[in-house]
Amino acid sequence: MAQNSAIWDNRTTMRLQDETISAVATASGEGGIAIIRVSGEKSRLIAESLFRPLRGDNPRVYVGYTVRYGNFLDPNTLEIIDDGLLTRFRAPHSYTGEDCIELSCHGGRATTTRLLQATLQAGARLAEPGEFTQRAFLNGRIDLAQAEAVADLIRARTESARRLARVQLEGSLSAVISSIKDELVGTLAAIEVTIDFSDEVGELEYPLIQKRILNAKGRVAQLLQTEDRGRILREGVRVAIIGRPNVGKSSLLNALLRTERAIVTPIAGTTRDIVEETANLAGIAVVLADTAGIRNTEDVVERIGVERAHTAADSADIILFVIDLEEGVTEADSQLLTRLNTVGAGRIVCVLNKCDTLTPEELSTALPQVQDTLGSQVATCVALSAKSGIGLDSLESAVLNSLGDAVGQGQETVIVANARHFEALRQAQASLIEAECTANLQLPGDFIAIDVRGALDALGLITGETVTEDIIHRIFHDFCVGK
Ligand SMILES: Nc1nc2c(ncn2[C@@H]2O[C@H](COP(=O)(O)OP(=O)(O)OP(=O)(O)O)[C@@H](O)[C@H]2O)c(=O)[nH]1
Ligand SMILES: [Mg+2]
Repeated sequence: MAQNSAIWDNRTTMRLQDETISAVATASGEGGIAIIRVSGEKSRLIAESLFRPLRGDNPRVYVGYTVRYGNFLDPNTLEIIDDGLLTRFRAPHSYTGEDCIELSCHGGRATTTRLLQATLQAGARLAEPGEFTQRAFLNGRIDLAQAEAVADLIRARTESARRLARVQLEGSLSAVISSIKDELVGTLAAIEVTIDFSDEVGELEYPLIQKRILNAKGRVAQLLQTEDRGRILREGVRVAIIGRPNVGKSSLLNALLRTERAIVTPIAGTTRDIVEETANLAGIAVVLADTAGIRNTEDVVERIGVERAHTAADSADIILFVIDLEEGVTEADSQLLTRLNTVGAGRIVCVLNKCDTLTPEELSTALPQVQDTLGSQVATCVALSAKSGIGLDSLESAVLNSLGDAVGQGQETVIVANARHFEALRQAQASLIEAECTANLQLPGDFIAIDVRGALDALGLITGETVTEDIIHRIFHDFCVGK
């Protein structure tokens, strides 16, 4: 089995891998079934000492992927703790790459605790958070980007986050990184051969080296360009609800959440702080921020709220600019829209709220007028009633539309969504820019090689070959126990 040996050799404080580890792999609490997972050399012995199959055969002889029904016993007293299934996996064909067993018992705290204890009595030690996946990584079953995808998959709350994690787990990012690395290794080889055997192979072919570096740099840049999309798919779209006091921003937040989250009153200036909540919109997490109504005010608290509203608008992916249709577009609305356009052009969706206060005839004359007044400052206008819910679905579609590609199904391109990966890509980019300059100046091959190696090391941080022990520790420590 290919081991990630660079790390393997470096580990000094990491707990020894020859210990057998055990943990409850299912979520804690009451449930139909719980699974206790054991990995390591002693798995087979542990199975033998605490499992009595109904068939009477010996767990010691089970081949991989065998499942047997039987009783789980206390290895000391032989008391039956529970009945259930024992699944056996044999190295290297298991999640961790080691000998493993899984005990499926009845869910619930008392049973799982007691059965976990039984595995410890039989020779296992308690697993640390993420230790199973860490072993899978150290044993070369998966690389670091895939291991991180396991944690992302477990944490995924929306369909888009799940899909993103799944693609990464299948190794798409790793494959792209590997192919960029291959390009750079090839470049390095071409440089080194001219250093070592210049008599035989002649001088360095600078144009060829430049082309290869440029190609790698372009591919790194492509990955870096996916930053916004990656963040949106992973963390959600930031949507700020902005407008004058009383136009119905908090009502809109509540309507989109289908719950009375924010306080709504007829008093202008009700909302003073940001009220933030996440909604699920067609499988995308949408982080909605209701804000204080924007106006000039002497009230110290409200003024801070207004400042926060501006900040929320500045950092939002989409601004829902709310107007009260009953009042029409006021001078204050126009001023606010102009201000929003300076920071958020192209990100504004105009919400014409309170359409229930107008008759259908009034609405058909009002809407063109409003759109005329707003002019080209907004690309999309949606008339709705936060109170009755009319038009909410149109707003949801408008939000999805304005996100465009970011939410597209079946994206072919690889999207990077992890801050650690971006940091590594930026480092790689910086090294490649240096390499490009050095190659353009036609400096000796040694100089170019240093920067190409720098880029290779940076890319290795993503897949894990060049990562240090403390980073590995930090990554896996964020996992849950049992994964
Ligand atoms: N008829 C009608 N009234 C609405 C609608 N949306 C909000 N309102 C009313 O408008 C008033 C203000 O609503 P809010 O949601 O508190 O408005 P806001 O923009 O959050 O106000 P501030 O927090 O003060 O900035 C309340 O009396 C709501 O019931 C709507 O769609 N139709
Ligand atoms: Mg409000």
